[in-house]
Amino acid sequence: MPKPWEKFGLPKPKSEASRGPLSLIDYEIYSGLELPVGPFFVRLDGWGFHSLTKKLKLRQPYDKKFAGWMAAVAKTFFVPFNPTLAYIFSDEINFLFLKRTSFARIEKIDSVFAGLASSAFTKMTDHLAAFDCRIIPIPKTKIVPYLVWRQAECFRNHNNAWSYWVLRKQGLSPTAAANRLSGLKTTQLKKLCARAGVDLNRTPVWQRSGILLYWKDYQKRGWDPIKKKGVTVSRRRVEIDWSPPRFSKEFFDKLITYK
Ligand SMILES: Nc1nc2c(ncn2[C@@H]2O[C@H](COP(=O)(O)OP(=O)(O)OP(=O)(O)O)[C@@H](O)[C@H]2O)c(=O)[nH]1
Ligand SMILES: [Mg+2]
Repeated sequence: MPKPWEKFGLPKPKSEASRGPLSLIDYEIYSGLELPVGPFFVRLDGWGFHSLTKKLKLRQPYDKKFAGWMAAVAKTFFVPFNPTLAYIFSDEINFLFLKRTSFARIEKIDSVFAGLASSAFTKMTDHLAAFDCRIIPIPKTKIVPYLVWRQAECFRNHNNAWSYWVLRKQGLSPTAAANRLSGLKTTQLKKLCARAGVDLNRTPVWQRSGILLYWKDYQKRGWDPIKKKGVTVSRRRVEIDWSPPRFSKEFFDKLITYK
């Protein structure tokens, strides 16, 4: 008889659950899935945030308070998990990891990341929130293209969000506004917004380009108690860049010391 995981062509379970005669560990068919060696992204996305942002009475189409919460959620991950960077727009957070660690089980990463983000957001807002989570193993050569892709999505999202808001302000229903926007190109959206006095080239940069978090070194004056003299020590902290440039290989190479 094939084992349940064998039937689905999945690897042998690696759950921490107990083994032995009573154990049904063979039915934990996804627990053996692990990250391959190499870089990967983890992407979190707010679940049902369209409704949640309404409940929180946030400013439309963008609210810096919300972006600040998203940045704070992302920052929570830097010490325990040490991502190389986090890129945020709207309700999504992308973490980049250059290397796999022993924390490699897909189920484990997905659930712990979603859980930590959800509880961090819930604690800040006092509203129940959930994030979904996925893992994207990626070759080194596709790291920058991945970021370029998400940043392009941020820009597309920005143009649509502002255009939708303009049409709603003009009295269109949600469906009518969505229908009006369907198939419109960037230049058309820019004109539509310009007629209502919204210049899509002059919105805050974080709305158009997203928010970037990364480790940055800084020098700190300290005291060496043995030598009894002042010393300069190198420390690192998480930097939040609210106006990141367009992602490119040059920018990325400067941002990280690639290992
Ligand atoms: N008011 C306001 N809403 C925002 C802001 N940023 C994101 N949102 C909302 O968050 C939604 C995110 O889009 P989606 O992820 O597609 O929508 P969702 O409801 O989370 O749907 P699922 O992810 O499929 O569960 C947007 O449609 C907006 O309604 C903001 O700054 N202000
Ligand atoms: Mg969402």
